[in-house]
Amino acid sequence: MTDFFKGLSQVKYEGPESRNPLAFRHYNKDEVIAGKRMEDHVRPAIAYWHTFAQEGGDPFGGRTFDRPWFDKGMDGAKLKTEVAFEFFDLIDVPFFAFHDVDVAPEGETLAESNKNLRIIGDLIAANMQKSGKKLLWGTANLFSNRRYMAGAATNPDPEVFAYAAGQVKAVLELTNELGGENYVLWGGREGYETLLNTKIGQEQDQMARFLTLVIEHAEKIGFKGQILIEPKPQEPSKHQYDYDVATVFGFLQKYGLEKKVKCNIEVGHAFLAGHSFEHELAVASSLGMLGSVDANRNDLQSGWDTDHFPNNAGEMALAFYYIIKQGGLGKGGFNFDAKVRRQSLDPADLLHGHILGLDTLARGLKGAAALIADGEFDKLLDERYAGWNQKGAAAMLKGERSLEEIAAWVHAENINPQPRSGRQEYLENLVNRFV
Ligand code: XLS
Ligand code: NI
Ligand code: NI
Repeated sequence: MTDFFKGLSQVKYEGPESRNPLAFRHYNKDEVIAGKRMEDHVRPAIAYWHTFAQEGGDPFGGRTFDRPWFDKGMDGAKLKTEVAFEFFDLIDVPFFAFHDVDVAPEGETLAESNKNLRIIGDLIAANMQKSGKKLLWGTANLFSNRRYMAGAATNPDPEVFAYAAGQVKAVLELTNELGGENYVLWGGREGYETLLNTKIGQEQDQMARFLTLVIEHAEKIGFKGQILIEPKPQEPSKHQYDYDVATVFGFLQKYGLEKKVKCNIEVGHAFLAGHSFEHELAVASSLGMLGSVDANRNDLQSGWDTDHFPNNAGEMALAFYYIIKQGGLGKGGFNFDAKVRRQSLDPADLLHGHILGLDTLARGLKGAAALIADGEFDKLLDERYAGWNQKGAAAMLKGERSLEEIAAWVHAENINPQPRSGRQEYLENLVNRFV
């Protein structure tokens, strides 16, 4: 045991009336909602980077957090691992997620970095064994080091592409050995700063090649997890090729990879792309691309990916609507990818942030389950499209009628459609009853 969290004990569910700030009021992992334990719906994961590696810096100032593992190399990384597993137990969450550089320091060469990763990987494996905690996903950080300033897979320099490939190979293999359920590719710098130095077509070919290599290697080593792309429109790049779910799908389709990859959708990224979170989920679900979620939201005044913990139960209810409707997230889950603010210095603040996140998700889940159980919402939606079940309409949709035949049908039956209310406010009231 380390003494980082001394004086703190495991967070328990105490119900909505509890005044204990270190208790869950809504998240009750064993409570059965819509036929499944809450924890199995949510499959929550702690983001190693924001919870343990984040220093509290912002563009105008550096580190505010005082963590005993900072600047301590491999000894620090070992301590951080122990503290991380203590935290997973305190907050009582089954999963975690990491980038290579969150868990182990980078070396001077790829070989040195891989050696560090291997040592800490073994320590993580031992802790997983002891605690029963699981890896939701692993990923390689291909954006912080200056070698990646012009992209990793999309870099004009093939040596950078190769280095990134070497890095991903090691992290994918470790993810596989740790039984990771997903492998994520977020291309923070796979885009451009200025079009003046950028060949978009060339860069997209490179990105597709890189992804294909990852998929092939995953198959070769017997990785059973899902490969996920995390869309984001910008930041740190001015423009990122994985702009949003629809863009990612178009890209995958062009290169014939749409059956091999799903999306990891982040609340704040959806907003940066000019969408709502539920829009991205609805699009992904309709394309069979909804794999997993990063639950962090933005401060909507700031215009950036500020990685706040979720606090909007209404937004999460609409998200869970699509998730429950598609039968759950499968191998995916809810990674928080959220950080406490730079003034939130205390170890207990990490618990407060995650309690907020889990309670918000629980309220959203319960709201969505109640909305679905009530049935009126789905019934109204089905009724709105019911005309398409009729014989002539169904034939039209299936492509069994030509434009000429459809026109002749309108004339023969004297078809003259009458507009009907879209009932938006009625529906908003209906949702309000459950959320
Ligand atoms: C950054 C991304 C990042 C990914 C993992 O905006 O959200 O944290 O989730 O590389
Ligand atoms: Ni993310
Ligand atoms: Ni993000």
